[in-house]
Amino acid sequence: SVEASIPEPQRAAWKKFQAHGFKSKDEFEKEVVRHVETTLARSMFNCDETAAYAAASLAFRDRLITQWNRTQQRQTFSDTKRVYYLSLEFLMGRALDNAMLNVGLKNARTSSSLPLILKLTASAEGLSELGFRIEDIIEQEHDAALGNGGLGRLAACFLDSMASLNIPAWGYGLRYRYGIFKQEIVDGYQVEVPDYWLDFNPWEFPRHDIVVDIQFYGHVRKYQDEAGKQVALWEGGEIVKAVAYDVPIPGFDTQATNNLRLWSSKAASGEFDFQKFNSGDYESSVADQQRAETISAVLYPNDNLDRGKELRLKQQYFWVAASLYDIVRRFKKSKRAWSEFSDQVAIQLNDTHPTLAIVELQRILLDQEGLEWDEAWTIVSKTFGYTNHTVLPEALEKWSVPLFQNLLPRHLQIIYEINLYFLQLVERKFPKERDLLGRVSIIEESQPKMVRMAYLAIVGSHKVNGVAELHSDLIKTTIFKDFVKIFGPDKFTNVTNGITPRRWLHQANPRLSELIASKVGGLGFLKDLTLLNELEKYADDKEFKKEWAEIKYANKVKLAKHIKTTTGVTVNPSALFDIQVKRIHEYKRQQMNIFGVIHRYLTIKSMTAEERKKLAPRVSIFGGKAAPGYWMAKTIIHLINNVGSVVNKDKDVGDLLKVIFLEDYNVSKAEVIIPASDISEHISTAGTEASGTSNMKFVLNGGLIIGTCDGANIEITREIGENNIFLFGNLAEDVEDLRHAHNYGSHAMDPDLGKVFEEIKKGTFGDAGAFSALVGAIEDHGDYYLVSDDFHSYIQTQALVDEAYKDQDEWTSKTITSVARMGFFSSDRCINEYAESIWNVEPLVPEDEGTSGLGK
Ligand code: B1H
Ligand code: IMP
Repeated sequence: SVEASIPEPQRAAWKKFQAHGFKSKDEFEKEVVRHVETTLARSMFNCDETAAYAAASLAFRDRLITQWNRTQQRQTFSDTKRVYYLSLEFLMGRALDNAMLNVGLKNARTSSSLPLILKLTASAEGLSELGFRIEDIIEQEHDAALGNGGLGRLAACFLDSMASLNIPAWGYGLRYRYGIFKQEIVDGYQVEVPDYWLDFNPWEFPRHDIVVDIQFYGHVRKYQDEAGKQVALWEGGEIVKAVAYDVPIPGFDTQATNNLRLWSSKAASGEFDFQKFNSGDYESSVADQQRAETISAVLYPNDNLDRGKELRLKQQYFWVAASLYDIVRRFKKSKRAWSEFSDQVAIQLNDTHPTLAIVELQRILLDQEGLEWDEAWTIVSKTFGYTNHTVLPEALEKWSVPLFQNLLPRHLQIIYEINLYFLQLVERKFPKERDLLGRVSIIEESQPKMVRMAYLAIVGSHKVNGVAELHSDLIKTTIFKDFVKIFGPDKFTNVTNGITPRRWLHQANPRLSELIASKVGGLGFLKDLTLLNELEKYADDKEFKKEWAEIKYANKVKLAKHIKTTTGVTVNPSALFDIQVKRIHEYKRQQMNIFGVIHRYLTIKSMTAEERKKLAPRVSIFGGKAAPGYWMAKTIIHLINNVGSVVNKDKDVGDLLKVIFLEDYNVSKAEVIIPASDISEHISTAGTEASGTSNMKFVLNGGLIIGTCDGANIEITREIGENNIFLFGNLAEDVEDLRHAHNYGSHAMDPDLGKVFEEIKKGTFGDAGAFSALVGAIEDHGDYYLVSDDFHSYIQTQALVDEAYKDQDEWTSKTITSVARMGFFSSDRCINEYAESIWNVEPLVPEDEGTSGLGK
């Protein structure tokens, strides 16, 4: 055991002072005051909210780090299999709120028979006794925004679930100095402002002792060693240092605290070159340092788009090489045989971004550890799993061979060799199919040649999964069809995405969580989300429905306040809140939404006073960032804002319609926005959205959704029932034919959409020229995303939403029933599926874990 490793004479002293969760409010207060006075060197007279945030965070951090240490020791001593989750993005959001919930105060958690809002007990009381409101303190924290959207947030939910399920897991990523940019809206246009988030970050621990040298460029020398063996040596080039920064990841209702290790780049010399400096070469004396630091300087702000920039490939190799060095070092500490590597190590590739890890591990085993090719490749291909997150062709990574040759010459050789053996296998299996070889080759024979990263990931992994059922079917029948034929169907599987109910229900919507807890026997549903189905009994309970509706209303009032302070527009909290928040992308079709809003506006304008009385007032709310180089997405933002400024000023329309664009959508804003929705929009062209995860968050918070038969919408429908969702539009299986018809046949505009376009062209929403490309893409350029084809169905379904919303009582019942049936979409379920069917890992439960204070 862990304890046995401490010599007997010293054991008692160590144990006496080991820190656990806070035992009381007093203990927490004492720690906060101590941090204010010593760590921050302030006194209570000049302790503002920022300092209070810092001190409270440091107090929780101290507790976290003790648990972290114990967890790591436990894992080392039990010598168990670990999961390594490699992701270029971790969209963590704020940490304090989550740490308060997960570390909690032991007493608050176990002593109460009806444990309600943990943080509102002791830590909140403690802070308020010190003169602060917990909500204001939480607000001080800057989001850790090291991601673009769904892919990065999924990685964050997975970390939470892996820790909560006691799975020995590490996340590996990059410590970007600048996360996703901050979005400002100026005169209706998006403006990007750098997000320098590291100013003060109590949640990370620099590990200046954990530094890895990473090599780039150079050349390969091949020779025969004394035993006559072919050896390859990668020589020359330049070295950059990778420094580890650790972020503790606390599990919920467990002591287990996992680790997220983020790498930061530093020049190899550490300082600038004094010789050059003294000889007057000032510029180049700092240039090396700057160039090295550039590697981890900034997150690429693209979502579902690959731009093939050299610096991005550098980031990928830097991160992958440092992570693998660490993983291999940890494995070697166990002194096991290499053949046991995949019994101890499971590496999950979050999309193709870390695919170089496959090549790097093969290189380490071959060039550094001296294994034979086959022996090494057997180990490699049992270790990796690859998750695909998109079928969009523009997002499938390819790297040019010349670029590779220059930056990573040895890796290119290994890729060629992997490809050679792979193509030989294909040829043996399918000797007559000459075209097949070219189709599946890892090297695309283009000008210049390209390395197809997804193909490399498939060849080097033992399992490939999609992220929702439709998506997993689509990859098997379209982009990876040939590979299913070659490797057989068992290599390909589905793991439908999930979300953590801790952040996305309990933290974002504490009152709803509390109400649910009062009916399902406590907070146990936060660990087993299927317990929500107990709620179904209350779908027609008058008293319960009243409380349920009141909470929704209060959440809408809170969002209305946020809208007022950030945009100046007054919205009526009794109106139907219709929300679409996600990255702006043509395939997600925010343009269809805003065209629908214009259609609604025109309809209202043509209505009589009598007709208007029957209409449910609506607030259409948008939010999301456009990639800085994605001009069409920026045009969509511009149109939304221009429509808003016309509609919101139109007294004749008044409360019947308001159009809001919320700037700088991020995780912490999502926690305010999502609980306030009546209906949210998930309206991607069928077959384009791999899963979507905000659809799950909205339903879990008591909102209904309007959506297409795409991604996880399909499984949500299956779970909650067709009567509780507003589906519309063409199906994925028809998309190809429809697109074909546009290009080669006549493409008649939907008449209602035609009227909307006329209005835009008249200049009703500002200079028509500004929007001609947006309209033109649909009218003249093939309408690739089928906006016109789906428009009629969309408008009709929105009318059904209007109708349904009039019956508030029935609406509330639908939302309760839906929440009751959402248990499947917990990321805990999802992680359990990965653990069983892909990673083959078992939880490692802390020995001293008492019985949970949750549940009945
Ligand atoms: C998703 C991405 C993505 N899929 C490339 N693919 C990127 C691809 O920087 N890049 O180059 C960044 C992101 N992101 C999303 O993953 C899907 O669109 C969602 O449907 C899905 O829910 C999410 C998580 O699986
Ligand atoms: P690694 O697995 O060697 O990277 O160790 C990760 C962290 O876990 C270390 O930084 C230590 O804090 C802790 N750790 C791992 N093994 C031991 C051990 O044997 N004794 C104490 N701490 C350990």
